[in-house]
Formats: sequence, C-alpha cells, structure tokens
Amino acid sequence: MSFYQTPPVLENQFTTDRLLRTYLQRTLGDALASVTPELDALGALTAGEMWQRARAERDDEPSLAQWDAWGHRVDHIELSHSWKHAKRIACEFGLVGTAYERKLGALSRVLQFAKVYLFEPSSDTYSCPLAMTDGAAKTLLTHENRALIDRAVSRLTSRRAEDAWTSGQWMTERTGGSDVSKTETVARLVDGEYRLYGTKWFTSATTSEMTLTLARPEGQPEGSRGLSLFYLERARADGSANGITVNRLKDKLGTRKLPTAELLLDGAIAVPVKGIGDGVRNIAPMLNVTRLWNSVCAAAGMRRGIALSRDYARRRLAFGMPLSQKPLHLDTLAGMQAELEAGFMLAFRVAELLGADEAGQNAQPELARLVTPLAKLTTGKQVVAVASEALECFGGAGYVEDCGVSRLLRDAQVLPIWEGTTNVLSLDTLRVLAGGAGHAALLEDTARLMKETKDKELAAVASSGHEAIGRTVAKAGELAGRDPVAVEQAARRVAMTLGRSYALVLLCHHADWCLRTLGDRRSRAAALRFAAHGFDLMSRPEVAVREDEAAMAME
Ligand code: MFK
Repeated sequence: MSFYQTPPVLENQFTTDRLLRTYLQRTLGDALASVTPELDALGALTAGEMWQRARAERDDEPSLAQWDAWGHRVDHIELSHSWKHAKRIACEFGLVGTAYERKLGALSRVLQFAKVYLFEPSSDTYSCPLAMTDGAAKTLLTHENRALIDRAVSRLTSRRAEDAWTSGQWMTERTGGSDVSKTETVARLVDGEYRLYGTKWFTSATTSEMTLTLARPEGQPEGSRGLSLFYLERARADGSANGITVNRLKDKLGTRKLPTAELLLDGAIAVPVKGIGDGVRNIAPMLNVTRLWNSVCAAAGMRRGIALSRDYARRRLAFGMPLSQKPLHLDTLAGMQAELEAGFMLAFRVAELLGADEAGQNAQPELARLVTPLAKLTTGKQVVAVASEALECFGGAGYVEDCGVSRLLRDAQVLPIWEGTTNVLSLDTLRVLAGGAGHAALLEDTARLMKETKDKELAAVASSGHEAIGRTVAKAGELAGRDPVAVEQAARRVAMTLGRSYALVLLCHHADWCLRTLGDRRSRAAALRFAAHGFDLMSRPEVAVREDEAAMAME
C-alpha cells in the first residue's frame, strides 16, 4: 500500500485562536460576548468558504482589456471571482464600517482589526483596497472637507455591497515610491476646476471608485510642500473615464489577485482636499491608517502560516511519529508563535491608540505617531521570516503552488515594501524621535506596563525591554548631536530595537494577565522565547567601522 500525506485543515480561525481570544477577553471585557457571534461567523467563513475559494481559484487573476471589439479604448479590468465575493463579505462584516459606527467606543478599532486579522489571509489581498478605503475616510474626516465627506464617506464606510465604494491611494510615481517629493503630476486650473496630468506608476486596486492622490498645482514650488492632496473619481458623471488610461497591469511576485496598474492621467478632474500645498502632510492620516492595516495583516499572515503548519504537524508522519511529537519541530513552531504573539501585541496596540484618539478618550497622539511606523517595520520583517518557516514546515510540499502555502510567502514580501520600506520608516522614526515627545510617551507606557506585570520572570524581561528603549533613545540622541551620518546609518537598528522592545513589554504584560486570570502559561512562554530571539540591536559600535563597512557593502 503506497503512503500519502494528508493536507492541512483549517479550523474556525476565531474559535481556535488562543492569542486573539485572550487578547479580546482582556481588552474588550464584557463587550466580547456581544461581538462573539460575528467573530465566530467570520472565523468559520475565513477557514471554510473563503479559503477554499482562494485555493480553487488561484489562477483566476485580474486581466486588462484596453480595447473593445469596435476599437474603443475601454481599459476594463476584470476582477477575480474571489474579489467580488470578498467585497460582499467585507461589507457585511463591516471591515471598514465597524471603525466609524463606533459601537464599542474607544475599542471599536480593536474590534475592526480583529475582523481584519481573521479576514485577511483568505481575502486574496482584498485587504489592500479596504485599507486605503479606511485611510481615505479617515483623511476626509480629519480635514473636515464637508462636500467631499458628504459625497464619499457614507459610501466608503457602507455595509451594503451595492452602494459601497473603495478608494485608492495613488502616490507612487516613476521618480520613486519613497521620495514622494519628486512627484511629477501637475494640477492645472482649467475653467475653475483642477485637472491632473502625469503618470502614476503603482496604483493598487485600480478599480476603486475614487482615490486620493498627490499633484503639484502649477506655480507651486518644488518639494513636498508644493504638492497638494487631491480627491478624484475614476469615472465622470456620465460614466466615461475621468481622463485616466491604464497602461498595463503589473506582473508582481505576489498579491496577484490585486489589480495594480500603471496609469496615465490626462486631464483627470480632481478636487483639492485641503487647500493648496502641504500634500505630504495632508495625506499622512491615510498613511498612518494603512500602516496599521499593514501591521495587522502581517500578524494575520503569521497566524495563517502557523495554523497550517500546526495542523500539518499533527498529520505528517516522519521517522515513525507525527511532527508534533518531534522536539526540534516543536521548537521551530514555538519560535514562530513567539514572533507572532509579539507582533500581534504591537499591531493591536496601534489599533488601541487610534481608537482612543478617535473616541477622545485617553488620546496619546505622540505615542501613536511613534509606534505606528515601529509596528509596521517590525511586523513587516517578522512575517517574511515566519512565512518562510511555514513553507519549510511543509518541506517540498510547501514549495509547490497548489498546496496553498507558498502564496503566503509571496504575499508577505510586499508588507515590508509598500506603505514605506523598512529603511524609510526607520528614518521616519528618527524624525519623530528628534521632533516630539514620542519617546517620553513610549517610556512612560513601558514603565506602566512593567509595573503592572507581576510575574517575576516576566517583569524582569519587561524591564530589560524598557531599559533597551531608554538606552536606544539616549544613544540615538547622542549620535544625532555628534554625527548625523552615524545616526542615519544606525536608523534601522534604532527603530527595530524600539519596535521589538515595545512588543516584548506589551507581550509580557499580556502574558502576565493570562497567567493570573486564566492560569494559562503559553503567552508567558512566548514572551520568554521572544526575548531570547533578541530585541536590542544596538550593541555594535556605530562609527568605528563605518568606512570599511561602506566599502564592503559596495565592493
Ligand atoms: C494589507 C495592507 C494594505 C496596505 C495598503 C497598501 C496600498 C499600497 C498603496 C501605496 O500607495 S504604497 C506607497 C506608499 N508610499 C509611502 O508610504 C511613502 C513612503 N515615504 C515616506 O513615508 C516618506 O517618509 C515621506 C514621503 C513622508 C517623506 O516625504 P518628505 O517630502 O520628505 O516629507 P517630510 O518633510 O518628512 O514630511 C512632510 C510633512 O508631513 C511633515 O510635517 P510638517 O510639514 O508639519 O513638518 C511631516 O511631519 C509630515 N509627515 C510625514 N509622515 C507623516 C507625517 N505626519 C504624520 N504622520 C506621518 N506618518
């Protein structure tokens, strides 16, 4: 009789997720009971129908038809079936709307992102337009543009798929995804309305009904201050294209269900969102929301890789027993879970801060401004490493497309890139440290968390995290005053140390709660393991070997 392995099975992704459930128990308290049926239903859907569909339709990718049979330019993007399905589920469960309905007050963002966490890994990256939609709604509300709010926000936050809109976020041009100040798109005032001319080089979810974008009104200075933030709709009132042509769809490593296009804007009618100038500053609310989505989606990707690997470990027999009984395999899974638990805490901490700010309760804007890029850059790197391990947990099967795991790694790789690369966000972290009270707020928060952590070992580890943050902030400040090149060279180590150390302190605090309230020691084990993986990356000399290293880097 030949031997065959059994494929992994996904159970309900809410009911089987200890980390998510204990976190929600701690943060939502009594309110959890009222939202459990919804989370339970989404957990069943994401493990069942959505996951099966994503796998069965894996080759059903979006396609672009530029011309119709009669020679008209149409630029029609046909979406995959799973995307049409994902839109209905996203609306029904209020993946965006939950945040704006605010039924749980300051905790509404926690609930929203619990849903995002469940939904994302089976959504074929439909999370991308949802992230931008959330960011657009937030940005329009922040800038209090009444006409645009009336026109778009109820559509962006709708729970009815028939009238719900999604939004794009068109920032990237050929001049660069990071250095947005070089944006070449021009805004020309024609008969009292702005028309945009230029190319947008990386427009994700190009089928969205509207977008926020940057352009330089004629006569405005160079640099990011001369840019303005514009709102535009894909179609004009008569249904014709709004001066937008689609040059081609990108042929990407991953996120292949997501239609990402190169666009030409040739007279697209657009409306300034907040006057003229300061475009980068004005689009920042959107960036901060999408960076939070990125962090939660990174945690979700880790969780999915672990869920599949864990189930497979129970089924996969090798050397006479299941992998789940092999000490080395258990050690590998424990390391993956430890990274997930820390990354999860960091991502959801940003959700807590955003929700508090929006509800006007215990708002901590300086802390939020600092930890948003920290969460994004920390979890972006974690998910690539954990997804890679997840594939390895399947051996050769994980490297094969139709086993359903390989996509996790390809999709993970975008998370450290879009919405600001690791290095760009590390430099952003330095700017925040130099300019505000973020580091004081961070130290205050870690001191509080540490104080509330009672278990001796967890408290000691949390204290090491708190101290690493203090040392790193001091070191960055000292370097910045003495040697600007050295501080820039160290930026990633500074940011990663802050991100991983904060994640560690948050996880210790959560683990302590689990221990005391539930008698559950598993998050404690995760915290100790995460600490052993390392969180202080600042121990190397920053200046001594600089020239040798630069030579070595570019040999
Ligand atoms: C699954 C999840 C899906 C997620 C959706 C993915 C969709 C992908 C679609 C995309 O569009 S990806 C492309 C995203 N592009 C970026 O994220 C840009 C990356 N580059 C940066 O973030 C640069 O740091 C930045 C463009 C912001 C630097 O620009 P500048 O011109 O050097 O600006 P500067 O001087 O740093 O900042 C200008 C102002 O904005 C400053 O304020 P002031 O004018 O008051 O001095 C900054 O403080 C402010 N600012 C910048 N970043 C901010 C911010 N304010 C608040 N929050 C921020 N994050």
